[in-house]
Amino acid sequence: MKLEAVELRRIRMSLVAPFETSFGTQLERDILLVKAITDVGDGWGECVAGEEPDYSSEYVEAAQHVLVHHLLPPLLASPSLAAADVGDGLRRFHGHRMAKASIEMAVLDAELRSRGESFTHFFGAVRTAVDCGVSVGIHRSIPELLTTVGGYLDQGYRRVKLKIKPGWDVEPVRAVRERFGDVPLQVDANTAYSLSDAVHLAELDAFNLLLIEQPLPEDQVLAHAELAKVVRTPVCLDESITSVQAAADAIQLGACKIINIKPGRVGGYLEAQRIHDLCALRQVPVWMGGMLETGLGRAGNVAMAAMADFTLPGDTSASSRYYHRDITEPFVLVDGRLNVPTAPGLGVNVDQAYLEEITTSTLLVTR
Ligand code: SMG
Ligand code: MG
Repeated sequence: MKLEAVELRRIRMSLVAPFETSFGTQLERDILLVKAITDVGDGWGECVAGEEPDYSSEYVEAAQHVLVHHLLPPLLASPSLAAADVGDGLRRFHGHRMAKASIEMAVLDAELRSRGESFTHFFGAVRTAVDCGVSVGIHRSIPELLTTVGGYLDQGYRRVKLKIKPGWDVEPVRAVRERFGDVPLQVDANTAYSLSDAVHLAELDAFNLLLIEQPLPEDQVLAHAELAKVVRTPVCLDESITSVQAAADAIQLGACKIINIKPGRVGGYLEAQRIHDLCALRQVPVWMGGMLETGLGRAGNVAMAAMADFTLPGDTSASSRYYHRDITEPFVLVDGRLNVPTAPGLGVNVDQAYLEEITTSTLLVTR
């Protein structure tokens, strides 16, 4: 396969409701889509970088810059390219994993579409539908939170994740437990605490949570191992797990019992697959994270979440959780699950007319 050109398209999409985390509130997304144009057909990628470098150091404008000026030129110059070559081909460039993941995803989609193979078959997935959870942002009050959670449970979501931060942790968790009984429940702090909060975080142990996700900063892996000695709730890492090596180290150190896999965060679906395989070997359960993806990223994530070691419900919610209208056919919750696409490649189609309506810029990068 030969990569002939890459179309970088920025689209703007409003969220159905504001999404507040410990690092800020999102009302809409500025999304970078990557189309790989090859001699065997096109493929789509989605970059999960946000507008600001607040979840991690990456942000969408930088992702586009590094793709145009550094990552795409060697890939476009390569006489032959497969998705499996993208990671190696870009190894000399440090970091920028979300940018790297987006082009690898597009190349993989083109490759698999051209040979009629679905993402889920390529991953060796074992399920035809995946259990879905929902990530619930920080709310202005507990009554409002309870209304939101109740609405999602009515829709059938199989697990609830509450975003927490100092000042919004034990009380909202207690309120949700009291109102909704033993619903599968977990929390995500997005690095908002420090090790000195360990005794306070241990108060969450009373609520039988599935896990506490990324309580401490990304580079404090050892501190997570220390925290795990004080807090009984299983620690799950998200931001800290940037590669299969980071995953192996964190597991060995006792920093986490569970891992949230996000293909964008680790440089692509192929590295995500390696993390899945490592975790399966080490008997560490994994679950699919979410970055408010459109139907494109969601299709890949749902396909991967059908792999064997994804034993916990993911942040793979229905399209309607995020957007009034998706850029692909919407993912619809059926009995708390999403069906895994089985058509070639990502298995979804882009609504080109709608895409044009919400496009803010396009750039064609050629050899
Ligand atoms: O896609 O449903 C989703 C969002 C899930 O909470 C979610 N993601 O740290 O896990 C996380 C956050 C990161 C994204 S915040 C913009
Ligand atoms: Mg998280």
